[in-house]
Amino acid sequence: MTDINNASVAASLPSMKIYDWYDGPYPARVRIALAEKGMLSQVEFIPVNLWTGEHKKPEFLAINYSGTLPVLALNDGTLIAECTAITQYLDVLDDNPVLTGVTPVEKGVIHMMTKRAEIEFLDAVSVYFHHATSGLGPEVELYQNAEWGEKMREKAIRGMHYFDGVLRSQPYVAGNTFSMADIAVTGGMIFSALVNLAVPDECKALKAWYSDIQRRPSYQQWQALVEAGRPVFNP
Ligand code: GTS
Repeated sequence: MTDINNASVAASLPSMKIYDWYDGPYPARVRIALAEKGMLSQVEFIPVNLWTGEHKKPEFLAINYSGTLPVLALNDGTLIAECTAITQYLDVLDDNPVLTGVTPVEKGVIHMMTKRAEIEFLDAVSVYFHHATSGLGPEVELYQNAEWGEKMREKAIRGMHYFDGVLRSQPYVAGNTFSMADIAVTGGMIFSALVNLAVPDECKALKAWYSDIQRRPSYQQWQALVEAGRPVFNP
């Protein structure tokens, strides 16, 4: 988990830029994946301020049609959005996939559980944030539907119970090894904490799993990056 110390592997990696926002839960997924891969130092992070709606301006929509972060930009002009796609790209760059599976079954199950983490948990928390809270503020949140946001809050809590059940019978979200699916659920936990969505007390397996995740060097490196990247606001 140390940053790539094999100079020839590091030199063979393309130069990479990532458009993101320093403490965003989705960007966290890619930052944690980079840390797991020992590739953090290979990347230049370009801040796109979500709170001022920079991600909805035409300049950024030309980079990502969906107007979301993160986006990986390669020096040949290739742009890859979507955390899962970026993670899959990064994981095979060094011919040593450790997050997205090796066998067909591993790849299939990890992809399924990652998608499930998004649909049932992380994306639901995000919709709750954007629709049932003040979200990114009135300048950015041009349409809100609080009832839909509340429904998604309930869905996210159901998702927590689902993943708690999964983690009662296996150590990681997609089976016996840490994977991209764990990082996706971690994104949900990070977002839940940001919006004060408490994990129900009875979700003991989910809480224990998250304590382990938070002890991983990759999570701690992400936390250190968040602290280092916090913009200084003048009063
Ligand atoms: N499906 C996308 C992915 O997996 O990359 C979702 C990305 C996403 O929603 N990113 C958030 C975003 O751009 C960033 S953050 O909330 O985690 O910081 N949100 C802005 C918006 O207006 O939806």
